[in-house]
Amino acid sequence: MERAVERLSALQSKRENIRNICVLAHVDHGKTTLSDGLIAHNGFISQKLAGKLRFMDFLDDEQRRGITMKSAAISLLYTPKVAPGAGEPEPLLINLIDSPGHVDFCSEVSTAARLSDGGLVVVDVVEGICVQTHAVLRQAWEERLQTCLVFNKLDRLIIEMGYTPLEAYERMRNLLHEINGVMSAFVSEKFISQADTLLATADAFGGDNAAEGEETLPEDAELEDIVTDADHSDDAFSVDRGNVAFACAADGWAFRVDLFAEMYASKLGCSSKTLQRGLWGDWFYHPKSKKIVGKKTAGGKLKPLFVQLVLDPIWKMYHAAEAEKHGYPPEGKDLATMAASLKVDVPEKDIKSSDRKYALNCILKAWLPLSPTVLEMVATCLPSPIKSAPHRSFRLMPAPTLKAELDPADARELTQSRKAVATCSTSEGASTAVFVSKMLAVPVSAVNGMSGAAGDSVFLGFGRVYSGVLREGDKLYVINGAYDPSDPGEDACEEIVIEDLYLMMGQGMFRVKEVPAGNVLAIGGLERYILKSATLSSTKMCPPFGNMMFQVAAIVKVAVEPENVSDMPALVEGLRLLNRSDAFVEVGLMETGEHVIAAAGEVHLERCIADLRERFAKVDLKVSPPLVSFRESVSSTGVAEATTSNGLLTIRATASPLPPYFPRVFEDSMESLKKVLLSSHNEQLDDADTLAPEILSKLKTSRDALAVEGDGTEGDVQAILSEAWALGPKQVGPNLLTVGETVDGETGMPLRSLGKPLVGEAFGITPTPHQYAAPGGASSTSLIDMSDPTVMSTVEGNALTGFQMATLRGPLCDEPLFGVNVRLEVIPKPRHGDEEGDGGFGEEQYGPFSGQVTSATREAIRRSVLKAGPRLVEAMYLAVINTTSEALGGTYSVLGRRRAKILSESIREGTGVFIIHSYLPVAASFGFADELRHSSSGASNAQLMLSHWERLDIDPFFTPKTEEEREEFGEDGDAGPNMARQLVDATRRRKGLKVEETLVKVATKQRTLSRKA
Ligand SMILES: Nc1nc2c(ncn2[C@@H]2O[C@H](COP(=O)(O)OP(=O)(O)OP(=O)(O)O)[C@@H](O)[C@H]2O)c(=O)[nH]1
Ligand SMILES: [Mg+2]
Repeated sequence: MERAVERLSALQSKRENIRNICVLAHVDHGKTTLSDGLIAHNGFISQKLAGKLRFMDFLDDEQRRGITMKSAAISLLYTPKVAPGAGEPEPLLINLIDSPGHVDFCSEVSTAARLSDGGLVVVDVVEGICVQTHAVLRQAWEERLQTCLVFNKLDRLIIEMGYTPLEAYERMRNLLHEINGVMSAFVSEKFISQADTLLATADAFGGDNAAEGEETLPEDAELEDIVTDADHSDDAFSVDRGNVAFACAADGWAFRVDLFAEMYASKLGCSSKTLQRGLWGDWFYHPKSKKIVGKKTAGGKLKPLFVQLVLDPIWKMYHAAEAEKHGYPPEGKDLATMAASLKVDVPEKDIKSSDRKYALNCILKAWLPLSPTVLEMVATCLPSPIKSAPHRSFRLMPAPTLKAELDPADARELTQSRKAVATCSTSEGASTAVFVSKMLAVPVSAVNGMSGAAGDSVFLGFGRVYSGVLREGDKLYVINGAYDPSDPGEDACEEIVIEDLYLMMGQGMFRVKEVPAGNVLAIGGLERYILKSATLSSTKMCPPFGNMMFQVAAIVKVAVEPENVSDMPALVEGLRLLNRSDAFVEVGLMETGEHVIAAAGEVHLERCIADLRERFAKVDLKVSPPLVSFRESVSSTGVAEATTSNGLLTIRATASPLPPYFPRVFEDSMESLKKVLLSSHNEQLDDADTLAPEILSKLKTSRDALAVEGDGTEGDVQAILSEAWALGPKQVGPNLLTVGETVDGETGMPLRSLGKPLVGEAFGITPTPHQYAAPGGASSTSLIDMSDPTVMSTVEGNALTGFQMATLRGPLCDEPLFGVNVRLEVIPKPRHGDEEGDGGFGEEQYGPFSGQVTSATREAIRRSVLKAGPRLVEAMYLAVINTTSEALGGTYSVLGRRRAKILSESIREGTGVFIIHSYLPVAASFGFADELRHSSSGASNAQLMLSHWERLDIDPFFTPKTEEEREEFGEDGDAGPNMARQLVDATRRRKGLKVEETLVKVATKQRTLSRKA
């Protein structure tokens, strides 16, 4: 291995001969098996074991469960074929990253895609395009990766499904059509924003350097290429262009049609180029005229060329092997005769082997070898780092948003460092930029040359050099995601010395002295400086790399504590390490003092707990049942008041539901929304100009989609936003504070507005001005002077804080509010006759006035929510279930028990496999996959992915009032389970909150009224 590493390392500087690729697919479609085949080509594992070993699944858990959980990288060498006499072939360095397909680990896909330039998208031809296939295609698209397609498991079509070659061809043609449809949807959706990228290119290097930037950067032409591509809406994957391969990774064979074109061209008397085009689609060989003809001339009797020349021979081989295995004579030629006529180089003893499956594999491997086919596709269809850098740099390193003007020298340096990334420069003066996409916890024993106790782990940064050359001993700055080069701050970028660099070979890490731009690597000694991901740069004038897109939310939480209290410090340390080792896990401390782990799903959670127990904390743990997050909302309008402790000010809050599309769009566009709202404070953020209309149009589209009835309840986006003062919680949440009023305590007349329509302004909407009868007339009648600007700003500022706090914790079970519109009125206490205020705010007695306003506001909002028909909002999974007709009944009963809503049921063409789409509440999802498997004896399986938040339309406080209701629901409303109440109860109990009287079912149990969880 060491010799290979030396050779690979030497190739790292030839940037045009490098390919950084990741393997992407839905779970179990064969990524790791395919990687095995590619690795075997380099002799790191034996050909015999390839496809069975799953080399890249080196974790015990991965081997045991048979799924990949962490992405891992390996460097491979590929020497392409060259035409005779064309000189020595130049070897290629292929850095391959195998990624997991299970939805719980899709953050690993994000980190893998970030470090690659190209992707191999693997599709199981029987399963077809699944949810995660969509997700990885989107991920690849978002990261601007070029992709190739591998149709895998062709053997399943032959043996398991019993398809004829023609049926198989039709199946694959439909799949290709479907997947190209998915890709073209991305293209049209992103077409506009791509035009933005083009415009951004022009001013990205802004100011004085604009001309220089345009001159030397090759990307303008290339970006134009993308756009023209989009114009022509060319299929992303096309068999005759060569970016589609057909494979059986498990048996170690694969082909592209060019191989068959060369094989048959001279026989059919045409050039291989022409034949290649005819080898996919409705083209037929007409034996009489000896021509390749279209459908009309062929007249329906002939088989398409692909079927006749490509699939038929393969099918015949499999059938012959099958027959020989069972001792029947094959229908046509036997396997040995076919091998002889193909002139494949297979030892006689293998062809004669009594294991006919083995003989078949040997022949196919020799005839259609997997790795040269796939690696050649990678070499020719996927870009080198140099080629892809200009396409990707605007996604990777977006133009920084600067708070202040840079001085010209700094501005130049900033431009240069971005330019170095955009050209993947390794020249002398180029600054070094490295992106670390995650931290890997590697066993010390796997790191070459490192010693340590068995079982110890060391953290290495998994990253890629994007510009310059990274050497051991280099001094670099660690730049975090929020860094602003114009305002570096004291400790925003720390200088560190790079200790050791490694080339990754699966689990093994091999030390190298330097790594030039365009290569993937692991970096030691970053543990103290980087939590999960970061940019490293040799200059402070370097913007951070853009955030990675994660397609999931940390929704499943558990609390952990050590079995033995004295192990607490070990647990805390273990949690810290866990947090670092996983790009996605969230680790936190609840107010109750419990340590909480939040993960993407059940399997991910199990993996984290196992890691914590066995590697990081190494202590026995107690793990709570899953804690599910909820949101709280309202179903009608409620008004309530609360008065400050000094009695001088009453706050009246009105809570009402926002139209449902508001919270959805706000949650979806959180990042852009943040930018839009920030821009009102910061003029420099010109992004907002494009983002605000984008969000507005999303809101309007969603409204129109809902407004089937056109009954006016859908609300007016413009009107709602124009009055909006703030969003909450945390300034950008899904709840809205509308501009309110100060009201005369005596007459109830509105005096002046409370707050400013800041959100509306950020969206560029002009509010309709309000008319107030007596501007500033409050001072004469109330005990506090509301016309005093300082008083007014204290009240407004703290009302805002109160709103933020109230929306963070709802009254039902302390969960954040969702989709609530709040309006506040402030009513100062009127002065009666010659009653004298003491001129103060009672601060000695009741604490600062500001605090009093905050808590009164918060209380008023809480009460108003309780009066507005509070409802629980729960997270829903989209569950896609594959099942068979026998297991259909069992599957539906499991779904029914778990409150799932069925969306659709369809049958996969020709397979007898049913696909059910449904929404499943996260709260009811634990153990779902297991139960499903049991109830159907393993015939059903499900993929869950977080979909949206949905209001549970059951009143948690429902008690039957009328006679009929009592009959239906029982005396206390407990005849049928009030789901909402049970969930609220459980959550409150878990949080150690009082379980309220109204929620207690049986009176005799009231002694336990305020029991703690
Ligand atoms: N019949 C058949 N089975 C295959 C083929 N390729 C892979 N498999 C099987 O499919 C299963 C999953 O293969 P993996 O390579 O682990 O799939 P993966 O895509 O890496 O799975 P995750 O990483 O967990 O998403 C294994 O049992 C393989 O043996 C193939 O070409 N034909
Ligand atoms: Mg795998």
